[in-house]
Amino acid sequence: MRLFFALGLDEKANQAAREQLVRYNHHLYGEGRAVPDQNLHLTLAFLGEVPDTKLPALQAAASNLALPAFNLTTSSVEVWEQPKIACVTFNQPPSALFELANHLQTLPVWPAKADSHVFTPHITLRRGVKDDDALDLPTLPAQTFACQRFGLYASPSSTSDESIPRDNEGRALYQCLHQFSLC
Ligand code: 2AM
Repeated sequence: MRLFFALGLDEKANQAAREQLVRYNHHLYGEGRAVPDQNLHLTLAFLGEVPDTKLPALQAAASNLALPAFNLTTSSVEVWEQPKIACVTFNQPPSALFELANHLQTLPVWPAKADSHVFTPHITLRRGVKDDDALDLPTLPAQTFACQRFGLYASPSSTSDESIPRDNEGRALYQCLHQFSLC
C-alpha cells in the first residue's frame, strides 16, 4: 500500500475554514487539475509503498507519539514550479508542526522515503500547473485550522485500479486508515 501521514484538517472546528478553501479551489481558473475536495490535506510524511504486515506496528508507533495540538494559519497561495502545483502556504507554522512531521518521517518501523521532498508545509490545491502566469490566483483570506489529530492515509498505487474509492467525477480518493489524536 502507498501510505502517507497527513493532517486531514477535517475536525469539526475546521468546517468553516475547510469550506472556504474548497470554495476558493472551485473558483481557481486556468491551467492544471484541481485536487478533489475530499483529498485536501497537508502531508506530514510520505512513506511510499509499505507492506500490509507493517501496518499494526506503524499505527502503534504513531499512537505512542503523544505530541501537542496546534493551530495553523494560512498565508497565501503560490505556484511551485517543481512539482508543478498550486498550494496554500502558512504564516509562521508552529514548531509543533515540524516536530510532528519529523517524528513521523523517522519512525523506526518505516521511515519516510529518502527521496521525499524537504518538508515545507503546504496544502496542494491543483496539480499540473507549470507557472504562476498560467493561473489566476485571487487572494485567499487568512484562515486558521485547529490541528487536533492526524491520519494515516492510503493513496492508490495505480489510478486504473477499479477497487479504489472515487468521487462523482471518477477521481481517485485517498483512504484514511486510522486517525491519531494530538494532546
Ligand atoms: P503533496 O503533499 O504535495 O500534495 C499522497 O501522494 C501525498 O503524498 C500527496 O499529497 C503528495 O504531494 C505527497 N507525495 C507524493 N510523493 C511524494 C514524495 N516523493 N515525497 C513527498 N511527498 C510526496
